[in-house]
Amino acid sequence: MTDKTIEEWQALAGKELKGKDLGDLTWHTPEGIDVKPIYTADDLDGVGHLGSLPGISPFTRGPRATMYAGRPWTIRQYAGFSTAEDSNAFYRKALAAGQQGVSVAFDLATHRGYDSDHPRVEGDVGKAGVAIDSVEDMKILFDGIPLGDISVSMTMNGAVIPILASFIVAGEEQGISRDQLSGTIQNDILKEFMVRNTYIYPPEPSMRIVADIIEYTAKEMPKFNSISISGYHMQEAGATLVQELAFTLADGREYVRAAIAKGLDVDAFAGRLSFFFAIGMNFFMEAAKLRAARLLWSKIMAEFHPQKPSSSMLRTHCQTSGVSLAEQDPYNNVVRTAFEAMSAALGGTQSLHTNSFDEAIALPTEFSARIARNTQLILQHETGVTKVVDPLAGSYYVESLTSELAEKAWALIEEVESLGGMTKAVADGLPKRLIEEAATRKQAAIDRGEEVIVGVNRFRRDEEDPLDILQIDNSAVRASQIKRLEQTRRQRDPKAVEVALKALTGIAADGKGNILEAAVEAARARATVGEISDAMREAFGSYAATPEVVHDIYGKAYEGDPELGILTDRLATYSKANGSAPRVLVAKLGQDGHDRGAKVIASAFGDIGFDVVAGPLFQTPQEAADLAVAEKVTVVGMSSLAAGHRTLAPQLVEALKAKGAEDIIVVVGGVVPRQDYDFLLESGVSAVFGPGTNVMDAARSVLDLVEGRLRN
Ligand code: DCA
Repeated sequence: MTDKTIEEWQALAGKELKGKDLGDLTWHTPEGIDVKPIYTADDLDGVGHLGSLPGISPFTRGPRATMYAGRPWTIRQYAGFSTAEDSNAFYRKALAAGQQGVSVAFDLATHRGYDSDHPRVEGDVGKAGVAIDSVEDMKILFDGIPLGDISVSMTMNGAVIPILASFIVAGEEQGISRDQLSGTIQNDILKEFMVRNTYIYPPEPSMRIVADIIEYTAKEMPKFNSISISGYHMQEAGATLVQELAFTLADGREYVRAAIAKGLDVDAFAGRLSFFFAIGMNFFMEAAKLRAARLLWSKIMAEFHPQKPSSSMLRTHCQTSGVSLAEQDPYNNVVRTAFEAMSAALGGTQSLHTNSFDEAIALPTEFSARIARNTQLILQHETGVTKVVDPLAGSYYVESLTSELAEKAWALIEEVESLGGMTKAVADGLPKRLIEEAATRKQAAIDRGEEVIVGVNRFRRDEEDPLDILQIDNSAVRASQIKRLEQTRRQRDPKAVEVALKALTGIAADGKGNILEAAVEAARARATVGEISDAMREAFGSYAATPEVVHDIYGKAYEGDPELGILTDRLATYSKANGSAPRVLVAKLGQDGHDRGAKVIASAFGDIGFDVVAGPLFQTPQEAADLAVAEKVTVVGMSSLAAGHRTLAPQLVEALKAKGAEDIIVVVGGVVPRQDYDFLLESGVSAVFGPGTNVMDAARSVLDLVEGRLRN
C-alpha cells in the first residue's frame, strides 16, 4: 500500500469521525497490543512466518497438512458427575449422541489425593466431578466403553500417580494392554503452583513425578499423551493472552528439560506432549494465539535438536472460557460459547470442549450439555468451517496479531529464562503475581463498565428468570463411596498392599526407579488413591503455599472516583470510632483451589480500605473459625466456587458460635446458585454475593453490615 492511499483513507476516516481523533479508535488490549481500526499489507512488513504451509514446520497454519478437511477436531466434553455409575451413564449417552472422546472431571477430594472417607473432604466428595477411590471405581467409570477405541483424557495433576495407575489397571482388567490405551493425562503441575492449586507435594518431587510419567508412557504407552501443558487455568485466573501463551510454553520447555535430564531421547517423548488453551471472547486474537503458540513451540523445540518433525509440532485441546460466562441472562452464554468455539476452530485446535450455558452456576444438566455438544456438531457439519485449512491465513489483521503475540510472549519467556526457568520463576512468584495483577485490573475494568458484559454491566434485565440446575446430594455420594471403599479394603490381600506401598515409598525416597511403575503394582493390589498418595507423602512431604495479595491495582483504577471516595470516608469514620478499619478474613474452605475470586476480593477490599487477612487454601470450617477468632476479625468472607457452600458455610457459622464468636459476620461469595441463597441466609450467613457481583457493591454491603452490627 502506498502512503498516498493510506493518507486518503485517513482523510476519509477523519471526515466520518466529525472531528474526533482517529487515535481514539485504537483499542488498547490488556495484552499491551494496540489494535488499530485498519490493517494493511504494510503491517506485514518483516513478519517472518508468512508463507508457511500446514503440516510443515513451524506449523503456524496447523499441525496436519489437511487439518479438518482430512479429519475434524475431536469433540471432547469434560464431564464427571459424583459417582462412577452416573458418570459412566453420561459418557455412554454422550458418545452415542456424537461426542468423540471422553474427558473425565474428578471431584476435589480425588484431586488432592484423599479417599472419600477422609474427614477433611466432607464437603468436597462428588463435587465438581466424579469421586474415584480405587481401581474398583475406575472399572465402573469405563464399564462398556472400549478403552482400545475411545481416547480418554483425565484432568489430574496432584493425585496423577494413583489415578493413572488405576486407569492402567482398569484397562488391563478390561482386556486392553497399556500399549493400546489412547488419551491424555493433564499432569501439568507447574500451573497448579501458579493458579489452580491442586498440588500435593513440593515443586521438586512434583517435577520428578511429571518426568517419571513421561518416561513410563514413552516406553509403555506409545498412543498416550503424557501431559497436557495447560494455559487454560491461567486465563481463567485472569491472565492476559500473552501471559497464557508465554507461561504455558515456558512450562513446556521445563518439562522437556526434566525428561531429558531423566536420560530420555527427545524424539522418544516430544511427539506425545500436548497442550491445552482457553478460548475467550477476543475472537481474532484467540485464533491468532493458537497460531502463535505453534510457531513459538517449534522455535523452542529447535533448541533440543529433535529429528522427527512431530517432536516440534504443538497439538492442543481447547476449552471455551468459563469466566466469560455470566449468571445473568444465562442463555447469552450459548452465544458466547458458539463464538469462542468458532475461534478455536479457526485457530486450528485438535480437540475442543464447549461449555454449557449454566456452567457459571452449576454442573451442566443433560439439556445444557446437549446444546454445548450440538454447538460443535453444527460447526463441524453445517458451517463449512472444516472444509478449508487455516482460512484466516493472509489476513492482515490476524497475521499481524499472530506476530505481535509471538513477539510479546517471547519477551516474557525470555524473562522467565533469565530467572532460571519456570520452576525457579514459580518459586519466585513472578507468574502468579503478574496473573493476579491482570485479574484485578480486569475486575476493575468490568466493575467500571469499561469492559462490557451484556446482561451484567450493560443491558441488565430488571428481573432474572429462575434456571433449573443440577443439585448434588453430597452426603449420599459420600456414603456410597465409603461403602465401596470398605468393601475394597475387606476383599484385598492386606499384605500385598503393604508390600506394594512400601516399595512405592522406597522408590519415591531414593530418587531411582519409576514411581508410576511402582504405583501400578499398588493399584493392582487395590491400594486406594489416598493410600498411594500417602505412601508418596511419606517420602516427599506436603506443600502449602503462603497466601500473598497484590496491592494498588484496583484502587488505582478507581483513583479520583467519587464512588471510592464515599467508601473510604465511611471507612475512615469507622476507623476513628473503633481504632482500626474493619478486619475481614477472606477464607477458602474445602479442597477447591480456584482462588482468583478470593484473591481479587482480598486485593480490592485492601485497596478500598478494609484490613484484610488472606486465609490459606484448603481450610476446614473449624480451622477458618479458629483463624477468624485468633485474628480478631469482624467479617469472614467465605469464597466458594465448587458447590461446597451448602455443607461448609453452615459448619463455619456453627464453629464460630461454638467459640462464642457469633458476632463475627459471615458472608459468602462465588459460584452460588440463587436457589441456595435462602438456605444460606437461614443458616446464619448475612449476605451472599453471586457471580457477576460488582466488587464496589460488595464492599458497600459488607460495610453496611458492619455498621449495622454496631448500631444493634
Ligand atoms: N488426517 C489424518 N489423520 C489425522 C488428521 C488428519 N487431518 N488429524 C488428526 N489425525 C489423526 C492424528 O494423527 C491422531 O492419530 P495418532 O494419535 O495416531 O497420531 C488421531 O487422528 C487423533 O487426532 P488428534 O489430533 O491427536 O486428536 P485427539 O486424539 O483428540 O488428541 C490432543 C488431541 C490435544 C493431542 C490430546 O492431548 C487431547 O485429547 N487432549 C484433551 C485434553 C482434555 O480433554 N483436557 C480436559 C480439560
